[in-house]
Amino acid sequence: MIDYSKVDFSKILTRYDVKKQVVETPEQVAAKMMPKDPLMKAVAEAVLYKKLKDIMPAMQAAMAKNKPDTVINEGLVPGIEAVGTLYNDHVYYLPDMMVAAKVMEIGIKMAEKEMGGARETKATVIMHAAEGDPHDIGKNIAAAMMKAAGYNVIDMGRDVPVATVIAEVEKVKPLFFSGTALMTTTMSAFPAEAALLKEKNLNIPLMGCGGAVNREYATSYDLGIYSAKANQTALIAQKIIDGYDWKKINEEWDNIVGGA
Ligand code: B12
Repeated sequence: MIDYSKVDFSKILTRYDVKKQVVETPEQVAAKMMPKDPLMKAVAEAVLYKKLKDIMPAMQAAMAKNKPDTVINEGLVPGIEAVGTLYNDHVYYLPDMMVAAKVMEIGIKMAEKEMGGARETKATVIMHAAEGDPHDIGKNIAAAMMKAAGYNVIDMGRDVPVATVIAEVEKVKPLFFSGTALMTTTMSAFPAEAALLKEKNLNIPLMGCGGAVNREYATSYDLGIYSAKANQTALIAQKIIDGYDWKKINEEWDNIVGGA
């Protein structure tokens, strides 16, 4: 028999002291992602906790004191990002994400209404979410901001087949067109679209966007340009109006977007 009475457990347990460990539940992590500002927090929490009834009053209160795009970026977006954390940690499932996305959609529509559109139209752009991709929240935010910046936006929606996108681009000949991909399985639509355009000798830039892509990927094929944030897009669009082609946009990208 081992005599445990002589063992000093305080020394053995120093490294594994469970009392010293701070374990956070996914719910606590999500709660910590909420903004500090109480008005923004109310917006973010309406999305995170899927409160369809709370989103309209929360948006109204936040927009009474802040610009609508600020409410999108500092209220709605942190809310849906926290939803993503809970989904990753298997606390939320697909139906939860769907309700949270619905709450987010109501918020974006309210913000878009508040932003309005500029009177003069600078140019037409086409936006879509990639073939097979149902994620259109980011695209909708970018579309609202481009409308407010004075662009005529043709929004083709989500899960748009490559051939349908190219047919519309060929018909409209926009200043540029954007694609949004949030899934690694859908981002390959962009090089496929760019290749089809090249075959048709159409020199129209394709802006690859969305959480699944980065600058390196979006500029790895001919005609590909990149925009990480909605507020960079109008700066890039202006340069295309000024005569920059996709290569020059990529060469001077850092200067063009500056600190935006
Ligand atoms: C909401 C959500 C959904 C909603 C989407 C609702 C909608 N209408 O969009 C629903 C419930 C439908 C959904 C479904 C699924 N989803 Co989902 N979803 C999300 C979630 C939580 C948030 C996405 C989001 O809206 N983010 C906020 C927006 C604002 O970000 P964004 O789109 O990137 O946009 C920003 C920028 O990229 C940029 N941007 C975007 N577009 C554009 C365009 C232009 C022009 C510009 C300038 C900028 C720009 O600006 C925006 C603002 O900063 C993410 C998790 C996450 N962390 O991203 C998972 C996530 C994207 N989903 C995922 C998955 C797997 C699915 C499902 C396959 C789950 C399933 N088991 O069925 C299904 C899809 C099934 C199908 N094929 O139909 C994965 C994708 C993984 C991968 N690498 O492929 C993610 C990453 C979750 C995860 N970690 O696993 N989802």
